[in-house]
Amino acid sequence: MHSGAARPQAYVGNLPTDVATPDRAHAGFTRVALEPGQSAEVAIPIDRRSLQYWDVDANRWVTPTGAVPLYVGSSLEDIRVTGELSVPADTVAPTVTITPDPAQPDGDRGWYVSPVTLAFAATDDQDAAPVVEVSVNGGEFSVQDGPLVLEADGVYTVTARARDAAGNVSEPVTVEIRLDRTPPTVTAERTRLRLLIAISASDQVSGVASIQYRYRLTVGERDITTPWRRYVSPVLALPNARLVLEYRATDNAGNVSAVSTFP
Ligand SMILES: [Ca+2]
Ligand SMILES: [Ca+2]
Repeated sequence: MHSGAARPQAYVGNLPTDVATPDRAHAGFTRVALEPGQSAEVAIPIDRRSLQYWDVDANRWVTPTGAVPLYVGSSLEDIRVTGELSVPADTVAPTVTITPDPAQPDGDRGWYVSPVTLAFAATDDQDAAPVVEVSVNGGEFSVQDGPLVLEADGVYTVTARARDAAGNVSEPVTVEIRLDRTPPTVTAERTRLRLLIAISASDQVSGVASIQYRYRLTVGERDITTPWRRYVSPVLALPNARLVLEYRATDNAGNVSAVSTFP
């Protein structure tokens, strides 16, 4: 005998299920240095995957609970210890997260102005792939495969929960997404005082934040514009083709309408 390294291997037998699983599946190993005649107590980490089988109908890995035969030896041909491993029932609920992309609202005042992709991630102590269920605006929960893309304007309350193979359900997680991709519509009309123009704007979802106006004066080949001013009350517009009133509106999300002109 000479000193050296021993590599005890662990194998598991048939899993406690009606589904056919291997008689001996490699489940882990460790390494220990031993002198001649010496013995040692070792711990062998068991790969969780070796305690699972692929459920074809459910399309997922399942960890059956109960007793699993355990074999330890230097190889399959040299089993020295047989025993039993007890896989406890899964009573621990999964957890779930919702990650929006973009991570933060890309508009003003907490509004998004571009489509938002929500990614869901669920983790569990035993189930490799817990099912994610999602409810939008208080509706029924339904299974969500992959991300959820929000493209239409609106205020969304999205709630996710995860369910493991044993039926444990996570605490729900909720995000609110406010999405407005549409600029306001703006109109202008003469008031009864003919030289005064009233400008109004309306906006869906986030609402009008402000209306702005300016004048464009054409002198020969040149255009001169005044700075944008915030509109509060009717403004002057002269019946002069060279002096044009320009106006636009911005919504609370930061969407700015195209510039309109009067006349
Ligand atoms: Ca669990
Ligand atoms: Ca809008």
